[in-house]
Amino acid sequence: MIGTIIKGIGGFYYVKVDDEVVECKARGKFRFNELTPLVGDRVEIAVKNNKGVIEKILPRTSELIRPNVANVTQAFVVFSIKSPDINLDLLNRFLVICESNNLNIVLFINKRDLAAGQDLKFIENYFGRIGYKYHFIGAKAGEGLEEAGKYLKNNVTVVCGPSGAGKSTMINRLCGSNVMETGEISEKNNRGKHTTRHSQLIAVKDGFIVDTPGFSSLDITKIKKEELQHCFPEFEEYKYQCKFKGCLHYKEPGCGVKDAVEKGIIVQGRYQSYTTMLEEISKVKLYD
Ligand SMILES: Nc1nc2c(ncn2[C@@H]2O[C@H](COP(=O)(O)OP(=O)(O)OP(=O)(O)O)[C@@H](O)[C@H]2O)c(=O)[nH]1
Ligand SMILES: [Mg+2]
Ligand SMILES: [Zn+2]
Repeated sequence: MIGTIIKGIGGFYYVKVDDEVVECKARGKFRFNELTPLVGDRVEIAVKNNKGVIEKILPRTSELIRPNVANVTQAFVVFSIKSPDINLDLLNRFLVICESNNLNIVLFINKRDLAAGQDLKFIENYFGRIGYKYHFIGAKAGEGLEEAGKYLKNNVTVVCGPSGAGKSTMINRLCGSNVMETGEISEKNNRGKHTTRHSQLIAVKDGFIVDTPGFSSLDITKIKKEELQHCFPEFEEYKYQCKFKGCLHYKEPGCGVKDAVEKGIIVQGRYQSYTTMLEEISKVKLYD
């Protein structure tokens, strides 16, 4: 039988086969191959004497590090406009990480009930110009989630964004039940810090969804400095106008990307985030 690992706890893996979940152990040989089954893995299992065993891990199409999940195809990047205020530099970092993992990206700007008209205009102007798919939602009231539901089909979707943005609230709404814990940051801390959180896949709308804890900073320094520009899709069509091959669109003269920024075609804030990240990566490389 072939199934998908939806959860792994204490040496047991929970494998979803059709509508059933089978508790499995991994065959010892995986440890020798340095291949450990991961949540998200497609696996072949055998059931003997009511005990499930993972016989084989099918080839992975991808492996995310944070969270450590295999075969993720899509990212819902969730930020709230207010409470907490949207942080565009952090948002650009999330986008870069998702791009570097080749994920299909959909942006959800949450808590639209707290936003003023001008906030929405600003966001439209910023992300509309980049070309990302984005939707304004009110996760708490369940507003605007029809679109989100459609993206889930046949995908393994990771929901990421800063703490308090409403990721878990959104997932609960999409599932129609409270599968994830939600709340204000202060409330959560009262219930005990560092509650271990295992990644798990939740089956919903013919796909799987994975919640993540909110990250307040993201390490982008594993990305090569030559590759960072490819994580900014709106730069692509202007790089052909750069004078130098291998232009990093930094201090080089005759740069097509910088021209497009000066002309107001590429959003200035996006370019600034790019150079900040490029400098971070270069700094690390100097001391390597
Ligand atoms: N006003 C308003 N509040 C919301 C909305 N969606 C979520 N919230 C609230 O925001 C708070 C944080 O929501 P969570 O879903 O726990 O946020 P999270 O992104 O999962 O946070 P972490 O798990 O810490 O990363 C909760 O108190 C929610 O009730 C919304 O659309 N409008
Ligand atoms: Mg959460
Ligand atoms: Zn250039």
